Amino acid sequence: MNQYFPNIPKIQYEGPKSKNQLAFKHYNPEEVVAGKTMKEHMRFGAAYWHVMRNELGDPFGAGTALMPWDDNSQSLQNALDRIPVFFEFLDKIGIDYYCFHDRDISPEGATLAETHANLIAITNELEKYQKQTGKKLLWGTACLFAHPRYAQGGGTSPNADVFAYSASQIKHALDATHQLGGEGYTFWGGREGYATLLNTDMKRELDHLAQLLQGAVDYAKKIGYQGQFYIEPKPREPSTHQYDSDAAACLNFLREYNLLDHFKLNLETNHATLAGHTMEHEMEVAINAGALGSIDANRGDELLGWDTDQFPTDIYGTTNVMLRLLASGGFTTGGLNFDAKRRRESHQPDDLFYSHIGGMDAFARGLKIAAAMIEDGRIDEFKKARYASYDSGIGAQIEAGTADFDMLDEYAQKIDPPQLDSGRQEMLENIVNEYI
Ligand code: XLS
Ligand code: NI
Ligand code: NI
Repeated sequence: MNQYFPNIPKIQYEGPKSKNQLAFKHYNPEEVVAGKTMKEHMRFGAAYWHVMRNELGDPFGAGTALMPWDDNSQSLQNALDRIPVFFEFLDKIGIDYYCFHDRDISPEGATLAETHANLIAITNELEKYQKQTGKKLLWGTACLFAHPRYAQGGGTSPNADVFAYSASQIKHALDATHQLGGEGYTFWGGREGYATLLNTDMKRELDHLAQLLQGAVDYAKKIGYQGQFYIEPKPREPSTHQYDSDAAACLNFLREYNLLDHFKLNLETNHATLAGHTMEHEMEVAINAGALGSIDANRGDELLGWDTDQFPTDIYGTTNVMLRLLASGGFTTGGLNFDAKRRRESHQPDDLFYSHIGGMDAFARGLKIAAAMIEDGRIDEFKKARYASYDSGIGAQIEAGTADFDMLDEYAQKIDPPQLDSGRQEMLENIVNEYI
C-alpha cells in the first residue's frame, strides 16, 4: 500500500524528543495508560467526507485540495477509485475506524434505484477492503442535507414525498452500515430545523422527525442490525435553528418521544461551542443521562463563529474530553472520529497526515494528563469536599427526600446564617496547569 502518498511512510511513534513531523510524539498505540492501551481508549476514526471529499472551499472561494487520484466526475468508477486511496491513508496513519455519509462514498444516480445500486456496489468494495486490512466502520449515516430536495428538511420537510425519500435513503444507508459491521449509525439533522416560524409548524415537524427515527429503529430490528444509534447535536448552520440543538435538547426530544432507549449522543466539540457551551458541559450532560455514545473530534476558532472543524490541537480541550471519558468508563461502541478538515491553505495530500498526527498526539497527551490528574485526585477531592454538607445531617435528609419545607423552615430559623467556603477556581486552575 504505497501508491497514492509516495512521500509518506507508515507513521510511527518516536517519542517526545523526535523532530520528525511525520512521527507521533505522544500517541503510542500499544502503550498502556490507566489500564488500557492508548488505541483502546481512543478508538480513532477518520471521516471519509473530510479525508476524501473535502475540496477545502469556503463561502468566498473554490476548493484548493489537490487530489491527483480523483477525476472530479460523479461517476461510480471515480467513487470506486477513491477507496484504495482511503485505505492507504488509514494504513499509513494507523487509524482503525472510519465513518461515512452514503453520498460521500457513493454518487447520486439518475434515479433513486440507480442511487441505491451505486451504494451497493461501493459497499461491496468497502467490505472487500475492510476484510483485507482489518479496518472497521465506526458509524455510517445518510446525507439528508446536500441535495436540493432536502432544502426544507428531510424528516421535517413540509413535503411528505421528501419524508419518503429520506426513509428510503436511511434504509439503504442502514443496509450498508449493517453489511460493513458498523458499530453505530448517526443522525445529524443538518436541515432538520427551520429558517422562520412564519412558515413552520414546529409540533408537526418534531412529530415527523420522531417518526423517522422510530422507523429507523424498527427497520434495524427487522434486519437484525444491533449497532448503536446516535444523534449528533448542533444548534445552527446550515439551518437557522436545528431541533437537535444541544445535548439537553436532544435528550428531551428523545424522552418526549420514547426513543431514549435506542439512542445515545455523538458529541462534537465545535457544535458544543456553537451552542454556547463547552464540550465538557455537553459531555457531562450526556454522561449524567447515560447517553454518551461517540465523539466527533475537532475544535472551533475563537475568532470565527462557525463550524470551522479544525483539528483538535488544544491540549486543554483534549484533556477535558479525556478526563470525562475516563471517569465515565470509556467508549463502548463509540470512538474519536476526526470530523476535522485541513485549512484551505493546507491543500497538499501530505497535509492530511500532518493534521491527523497532530490531532492524535493532542489526544494522547490529553489522555496521559487526564490519567495523571485522576490519579493525583486533588481536584476530585476538592469537588467532593465542597458538597460535604450533604453527606450527613440536614443535607443527607434533603438528598433522601425526607426534609419537607416545614422541617427546613424550622431548621433554617435555628441555625447561624450560612457561611460559604471559597470555590477556589484559581487554585484549581493552577493545579490543572501543573499537569498541562
Ligand atoms: C456537520 C456534522 C456532520 C456529521 C455527520 O457539522 O458534524 O459532519 O458529523 O453528518
Ligand atoms: Ni460531526
Ligand atoms: Ni460539524
